[in-house]
Amino acid sequence: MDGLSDQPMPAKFQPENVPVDELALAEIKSAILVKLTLAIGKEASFATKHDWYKAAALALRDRMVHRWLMSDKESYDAGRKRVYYLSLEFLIGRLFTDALNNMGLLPLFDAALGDLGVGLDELRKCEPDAALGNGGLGRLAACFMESMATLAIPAFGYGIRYNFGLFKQVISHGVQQEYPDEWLGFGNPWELARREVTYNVYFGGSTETVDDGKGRMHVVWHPGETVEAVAYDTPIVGWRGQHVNALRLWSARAPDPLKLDVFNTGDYVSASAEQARAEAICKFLYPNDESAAGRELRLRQEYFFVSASLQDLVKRHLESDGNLRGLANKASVQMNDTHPSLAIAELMRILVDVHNMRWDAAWQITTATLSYTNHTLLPEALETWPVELFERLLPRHIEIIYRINEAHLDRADATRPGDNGYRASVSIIDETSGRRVRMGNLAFIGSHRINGVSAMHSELMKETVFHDLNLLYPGRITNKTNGITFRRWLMLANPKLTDLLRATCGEAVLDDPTRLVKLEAFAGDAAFQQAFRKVKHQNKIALARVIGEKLGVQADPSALFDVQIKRIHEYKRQLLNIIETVALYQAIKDNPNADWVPRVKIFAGKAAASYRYAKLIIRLINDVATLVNNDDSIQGKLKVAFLPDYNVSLAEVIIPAADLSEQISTAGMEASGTGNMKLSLNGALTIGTLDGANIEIRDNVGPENIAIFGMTADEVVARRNRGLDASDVITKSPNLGRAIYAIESGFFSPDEPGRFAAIGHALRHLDHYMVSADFDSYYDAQRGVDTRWKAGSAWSRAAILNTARMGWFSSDRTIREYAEDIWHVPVAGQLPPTFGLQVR
Ligand code: T68
Repeated sequence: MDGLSDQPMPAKFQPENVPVDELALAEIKSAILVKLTLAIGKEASFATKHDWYKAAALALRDRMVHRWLMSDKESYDAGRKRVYYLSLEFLIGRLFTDALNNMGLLPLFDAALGDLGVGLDELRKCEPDAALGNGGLGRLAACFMESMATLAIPAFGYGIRYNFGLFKQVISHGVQQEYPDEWLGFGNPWELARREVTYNVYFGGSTETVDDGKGRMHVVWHPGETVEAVAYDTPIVGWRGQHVNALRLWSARAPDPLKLDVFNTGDYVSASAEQARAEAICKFLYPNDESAAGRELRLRQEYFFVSASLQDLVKRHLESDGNLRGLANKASVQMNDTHPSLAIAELMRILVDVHNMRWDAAWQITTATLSYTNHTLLPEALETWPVELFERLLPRHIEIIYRINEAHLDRADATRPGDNGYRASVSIIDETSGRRVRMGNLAFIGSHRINGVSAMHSELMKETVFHDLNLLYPGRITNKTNGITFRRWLMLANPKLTDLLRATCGEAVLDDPTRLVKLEAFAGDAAFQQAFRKVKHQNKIALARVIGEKLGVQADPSALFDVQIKRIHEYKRQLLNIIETVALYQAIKDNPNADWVPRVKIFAGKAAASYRYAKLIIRLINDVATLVNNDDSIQGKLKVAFLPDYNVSLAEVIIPAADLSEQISTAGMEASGTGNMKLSLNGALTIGTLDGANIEIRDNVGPENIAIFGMTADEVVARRNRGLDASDVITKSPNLGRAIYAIESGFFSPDEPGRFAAIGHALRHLDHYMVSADFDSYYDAQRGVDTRWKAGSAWSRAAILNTARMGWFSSDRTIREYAEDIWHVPVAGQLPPTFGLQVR
């Protein structure tokens, strides 16, 4: 790469460079001081950074609450249809600067805090990440909440207020250890406890059929257990602060939290046993990413939040509309994966059992109200529950599911009389190994729309998991390619790039990301390329500092930063990346004075606590890092960094600093990916397979600006069907053979030579994820990346074109599509002219 000039960079990101208004500044300072004194109870001279953060957050929250109440009143007065986003996960990260930015208050608070002697950036770091999600699915829900507010869609997010979010990852001697994430330890300034918004959620017991005296039979559920759901609301403000929605998270408590009579006998543990059982529901996020669940607590969590959310939305509807017949015109419920799919049975129960509606009318309303997003095709990740568990925990719901299934199977029989195989495949009940409830089939049957999350994934849904259901209900499957919010993933994460984009594309680019295409004209311009590279370089200096601090590894900011950040999973193939690292290391050692492109391989991600093989891959990456980073003979040409405890905040530091984005899943297995979008938007080139949204990224950025390699999804299936082991490809690939041998023979683990034997065995004999089979193609693609990097200007041009052409991947676009095709709600711009607050 050619030299980086020292021309001054634009100052810190300030929306539209508004000059700070002295009066407003004084008002904010005083508001923060009032909070510090009256809400925190501290004098400025004794306040800790954390006290200041909380005071500032509360002052900001006040300003959001005003807008929130106005948004609410406006939607209510206009009788607007509401969207309810049901998700067991919201991977939010920090809210402070996000809310400040969207409210247009970032410069003002920055100045106010500066005057008060505390730095905004330091306070920002006091906020713990809200990690109420595992990965992409949960982060998507957070991006969608922000985009729904931006588009002024009246919406509620519904989920669980977990006391402990995703575990904290500590790497000790290369091994992942999990620790509880006490994110609420110092309180949460964003949330408002709504103790008055409490619903009873029932479990267990039995059902009884009774005559209602008017000649109709009626089912009564006599539950065995009651848990209370208490609402906690967090305001989510959209871009430019025009609209604020609530994220409503439910906390569980026992109706009788302390049995005083038992307590007085001295049996303190039994006295709060009920409370402990109830609280277990919201104790922690189920630490599972696409592997079979199977535990009762998880089903309790699912029903708990579904029941509370539906009771809440039905109550809201009845208060304004009087009866439930028009529910689908006023409410759209989106189920984020199958985790909330009990909503189908629960809404039927509410309509039929509680509100005496006829079954067919209730079914029509239910399917018109609900829709379902699928996020995976992996068979082991499709939720099923033993019928026996349902009978014990949710006896009424299993009856409702049977009745839904009856009508559904009648339809199947009518289209394919006598075809028992077809009948069995579309049934909600799987009878192949014990009787199990298939939540995917339930979600499909009870929804008017089922969407996949990338074009390829939606097509594969029709060909694989939902092939037969799609024949029975044609036209229901639709595609909604994922998106990301540019406010967080561009403006906040990369203020320097944002400034450059504003200067080049105009201020309007902040409101309309399609204007990024204006960059295309500058992609070949030497001066612009230099400015673009300078931004990247500065971001790389910041990341190198973090790598140095956390790992004691020196990363040279002028080296190629090669990044793979995501959950650790076999199908995501971190293993392919680390084997290529080993092969590259061996090649450098063979010929250390050749013209190697210096690289820093950066990894981050968590493995599910119980996923042993994924944890072994983490260990391998760390063992390779230790050896490679300490081998002076390669002259620092290769470094390996595994950054611990990957979360949203760490992603915000890594993504702006990446040169190369690793999106290398086995084709056909990654539903979409969203990290791929964040990295490309921030000017990283992608090396990737034809999988998920990579395909649409290629179509947008142009095939010459992305490095595609490997087998296609069809080829993967074909090779699997041939049942080959990997000896054929290993024999043909000396690079691969040598790398595998080094790993399995203990070269990277001399203290325990057999540590990675299982990996060697899998690569040689199973290769289910095609790591061996795709290796040569990947290795060659990487050498192509090296060549392009050496050509400096051509690299910059491709990086600029990536940023220029990613506008379509804004989650605002995705949400517009949901609004139009699934929810049938208007968005900002389509609303009557009276809509909108007068923003100062
Ligand atoms: C991800 N899924 C997809 N699942 O893997 C990714 N699973 O391709 C896609 O971009 C993203 O969803 C958004 O659509 C997940 O993240 C989970 O986290 C999960 C959690 C619990 C159970 C199963």
